[in-house]
Amino acid sequence: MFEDTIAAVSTSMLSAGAISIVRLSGEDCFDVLDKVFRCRTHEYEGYRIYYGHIIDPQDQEVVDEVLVSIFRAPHSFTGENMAEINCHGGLYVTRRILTLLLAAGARQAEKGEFSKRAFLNGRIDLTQAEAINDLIMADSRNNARLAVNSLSGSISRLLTPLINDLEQVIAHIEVNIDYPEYDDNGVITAGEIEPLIADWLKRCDDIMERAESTMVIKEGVDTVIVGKPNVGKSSLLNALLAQDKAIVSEYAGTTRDLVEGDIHLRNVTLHLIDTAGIHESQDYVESIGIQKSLEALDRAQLVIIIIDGSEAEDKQDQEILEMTEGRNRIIVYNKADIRPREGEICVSALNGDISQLTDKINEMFAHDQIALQEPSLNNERQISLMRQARRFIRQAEDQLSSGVPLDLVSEDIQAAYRCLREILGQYAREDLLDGIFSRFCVGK
Ligand SMILES: Nc1nc2c(ncn2[C@@H]2O[C@H](COP(=O)(O)OP(=O)(O)OP(=O)(O)O)[C@@H](O)[C@H]2O)c(=O)[nH]1
Ligand SMILES: [Mg+2]
Repeated sequence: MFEDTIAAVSTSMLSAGAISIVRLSGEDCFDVLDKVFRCRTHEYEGYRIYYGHIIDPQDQEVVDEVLVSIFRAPHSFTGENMAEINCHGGLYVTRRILTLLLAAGARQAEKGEFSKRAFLNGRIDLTQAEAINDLIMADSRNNARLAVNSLSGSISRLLTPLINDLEQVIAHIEVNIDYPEYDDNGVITAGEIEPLIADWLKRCDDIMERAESTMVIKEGVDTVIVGKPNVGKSSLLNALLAQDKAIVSEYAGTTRDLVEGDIHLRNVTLHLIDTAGIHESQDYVESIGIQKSLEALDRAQLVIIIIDGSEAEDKQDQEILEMTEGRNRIIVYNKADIRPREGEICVSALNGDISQLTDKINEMFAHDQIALQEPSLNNERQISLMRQARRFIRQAEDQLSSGVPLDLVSEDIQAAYRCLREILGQYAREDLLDGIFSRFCVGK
């Protein structure tokens, strides 16, 4: 438990709203509240809402008419005594109430401090704390679903069986070494550990594979639209974004800068980049644009190649096809309104008739969607710890097969065990926690 009582405005302070919430947490939270809250009682019960007025204790001026929700330790978000003041959402009133609470003995909360207390008081694990922030920041249905899934503690349920299995083997080896006379459990041998390690590696691989799919859905896919000049790249970008973002003209060489936009499809979010048409150009500015196109092409995770379907393919189209051979790509024939093609992905960017392309993209990422229903690691911190854990288990496997004694093998297993527990924050260091929680909003 922490000494001081913290306070913060938990709702957005960017503009006035109907209601704001000012939050208090800490052992002495109700004493602080009493100094500014005029209510028919000061015997607050948990899970009750109290009606009353916020007053300025200096001159008894009524500041606002409010409802205060009471949560008593340990049955609150932070695990401490908490009060949430629902006041009117004017910026002045909200700020004034916070100021009065600070004058009454509370301390302004740091970013993420409520969640940090919830974590340190054992109410949530670190992956759940991360999920709270992810849910607040989620800008798509997929990301919100992902966050809600982890909020329930699904990552802990995913990892705990593996952590427990490692723990058992570590304990068994330790007992054999420290108490050789104590052999109720028998002596565990290298031959018994080998198949266990193979099974752990398989489980790590499954978790990593799913995490990769999850990251595709969470982070979106860097997608570049390329093709020779005038095939309709900018028109396609505009059609996908349903917005007139890039300049379209009948002149070849219209686009020179990279034009970007995000689109949320059913199964995936794309970060789209429209590029300058790729060809041999004598124009100085256009060739810089083409250079940028080629760099964007290099970085992209998905390449959409556009060919003007109303004409025969030429050498320039061929070159672009060869350049992107082996890449994750979709070949699209545009201007289907002039000449549709059988058996190819055909669109008319001009008419906004692009469903064959969006269907194809959704189909490509349908598999990754499955990751959303299952618990999954979903950020770099978690994934890199998982990668380290896997490396230590692999190392244990190598050691074992080259006949290294079990007490040394056990050290690698222990290192893996620590990495897995650190994902849940069970070994988290203070500076690491500060880094994680400082990305939160104040009041969360
Ligand atoms: N008929 C028809 N015309 C199209 C279609 N898509 C684009 N166009 C026309 O093709 C011309 C070139 O379109 P843009 O979208 O500017 O082509 P681009 O590939 O971005 O061209 P650059 O930026 O110069 O490389 C314009 O006149 C568009 O109106 C289509 O589906 N059908
Ligand atoms: Mg263009």
